[in-house]
This record gives sequence, C-alpha cells and structure tokens, in this order.
Amino acid sequence: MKKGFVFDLDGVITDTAKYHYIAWKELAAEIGIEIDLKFNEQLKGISRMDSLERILTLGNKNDAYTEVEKEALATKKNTHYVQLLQSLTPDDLLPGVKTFLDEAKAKNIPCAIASASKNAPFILDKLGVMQDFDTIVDPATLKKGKPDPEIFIQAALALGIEPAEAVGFEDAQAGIDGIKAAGMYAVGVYSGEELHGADVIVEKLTDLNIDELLAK
Ligand code: B16
Ligand code: MG
Repeated sequence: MKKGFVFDLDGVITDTAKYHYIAWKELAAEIGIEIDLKFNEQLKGISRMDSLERILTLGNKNDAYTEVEKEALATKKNTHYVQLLQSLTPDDLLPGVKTFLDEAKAKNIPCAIASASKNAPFILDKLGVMQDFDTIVDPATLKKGKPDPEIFIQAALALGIEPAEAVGFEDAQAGIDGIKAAGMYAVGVYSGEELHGADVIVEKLTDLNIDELLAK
C-alpha cells in the first residue's frame, strides 16, 4: 500500500521549462554560446549551477570563468527567469493537477514537492496550490541533485513515510532514475520525450486512478 505522493514541480505541476529556456538562451547568447530546444531537454530536473556547467561545456568554456563569475552568470539568469514567472496564475497548472491534488486531499494522502528549483515556494504561491502540499524539500539542503535519490528520500521521510510507501511523479529522466533509486513507485508524466524505467507513463495526472495507485 502507498501512503503518500511526491511531486516534481517543473513538468509535472506546471510547465516552467519554457521560461528556463528563454532565460538560459539569452544568458548563453551573451557569452557566445547557442542553445536549442533539444539541448534544453538535458537541463530538465538539473540544478541551476549544473545547468550552467552543461551550457559552458557545450561552448567549451568551462575554464573561462571563475567560481564567482559563474555565480554571477547564474544569478543573472535567475533574475530574468523570476521576471518571467511574474505572469504565472492558477491557469498555468498542467491539466488534471488541481483535480488530482483535491482527490488526494479528500483521501488524506499527504503530498510533497521534490523539485530542484529554489523558486518552488514562489511558483506554488503564484499557482495558488501552496496549501495543497504538506512539505517542500529545500534543494539547498541536498548534497547531490537528481538523479541521486536524496531529494525523494528526504521528501518521503518529511511526510512521515518510508520511500517504498511513496509514489513519485516526474517528467525528466534524471527524476525517474532518482525515484527508482529511492525505491519508490515511479509515475512518468509524458512531455514529448522518451522516459525509461517508469512504472507507468501518463499524459496527465487524471489519467490515473488514485485507489489503484495506492494499492501498488
Ligand atoms: P532554479 P524540477 C528544475 O525543476 C528544472 O527542471 C531545471 O530546469 C532547473 O534548472 C532546476 O529546477 C533549478 O531551478 O534555477 O529555479 O533553482 O523539474 O526539479 O521541478
Ligand atoms: Mg521536472
């Protein structure tokens, strides 16, 4: 029996990947690196600094900046990204999310957010769903990012359950790998990219039957 749900944010609750892409593309262009949508797939679920490193690797510029300069580049990208987030409203919830969260609440199933994003509380507030989550893992407390299972294990423990008693929801391969490494049941949310290793793949959360999911 499963007793709790652990959700990724970007790609599962809302689609912020398009805003990350706009902000990274502009920052990369400023330092002479061109990124496209295909490359952007690699950045899903990956932390801000790891995303910057991947962009610098693409442009063969890993050694071109000091750590302080890299922090400044990441901060510049984030400032632009947060500006783009200002327009978020509850209409930006992905299809089926609110219905699914309401059903979980009605069944007293605790819910957590396991997102690599340091902007998660701000985003959930803009979307009007902050109160639907019992806990949000602070990614600043993590030693390793996805695909390491740490964030998912921490989320389950914060809900007061064992990882094996949790269902994890992810749109990115790094996240599915982390959920499975945590020993959890993995729901892949299909966003156009192939996902390997998920226990089930859906296009929207309401394609799932909660009672059947809890019985896994
Ligand atoms: P921030 P998730 C991830 O969110 C994004 O998919 C990834 O592209 C981003 O770099 C990361 O959050 C960090 O975000 O710069 O806001 O701290 O999919 O783990 O919810
Ligand atoms: Mg995601």
